[in-house]
Amino acid sequence: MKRFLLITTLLALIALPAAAQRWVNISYPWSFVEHHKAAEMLDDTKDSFIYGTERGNLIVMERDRMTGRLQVSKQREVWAPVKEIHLAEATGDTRNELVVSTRRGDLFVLESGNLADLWRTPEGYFTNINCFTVGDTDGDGQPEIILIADDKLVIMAGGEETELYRSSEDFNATDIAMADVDGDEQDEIVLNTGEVIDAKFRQIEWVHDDPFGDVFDLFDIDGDGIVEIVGVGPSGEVLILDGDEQRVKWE
Ligand SMILES: [Ca+2]
Ligand SMILES: [Ca+2]
Ligand SMILES: [Ca+2]
Ligand SMILES: [Ca+2]
Repeated sequence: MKRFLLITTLLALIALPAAAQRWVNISYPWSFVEHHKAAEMLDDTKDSFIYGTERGNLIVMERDRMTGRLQVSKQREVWAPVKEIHLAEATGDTRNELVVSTRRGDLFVLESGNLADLWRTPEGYFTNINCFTVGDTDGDGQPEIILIADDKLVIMAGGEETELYRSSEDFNATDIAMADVDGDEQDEIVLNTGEVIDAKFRQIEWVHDDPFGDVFDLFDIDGDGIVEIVGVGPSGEVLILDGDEQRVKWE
């Protein structure tokens, strides 16, 4: 009996760190959300996150306080495969909305609490949305949704269904972001195909010879207060570009 106790105690001691590690890897949603365009963290104090499905559902999972298990807390239909979800301030009231695109070209702006429509594009308004981002393009305090849709750069008002701009030139980028990449205190719209566009006046400021990568991000990698364009190419190579010098930072 004593020996049994000793063995179980030892097993428990050995098993504990491994079990804790597994719990972190398997049931903590950050890593899942991080790697999916159609998923976003909603509230990390409750491990609450949302993801979209191929069948056209949005599902909110939340950790149950009693059991510790993740459970479905809300869901709704968007009637087409979910392509991308961003949690962002889209209306100018300082509260975040959910902005969702589908593979059928629909764009939804939803209340993040109850997933109700604030507005959405009418059926067939766009046939294809490659990518989008949310931000205040003209600095008036009202956010916009900036899209590559139907091969154009399109800017929609964030708070209501109003199209503010559609480019005459074609763009075929599949990733988009906005930030001040050259430190002149005006934001630029950056496309993974290499274009850097003035966000307010929508003129192309410069085009890099090569694409920035399949996916890219904008962040200040060297801490000088100006964000760099950090791209990842098709074979995993990293490209870091200086926006004010308009060239690769380190070769
Ligand atoms: Ca809002
Ligand atoms: Ca604005
Ligand atoms: Ca700028
Ligand atoms: Ca920098």
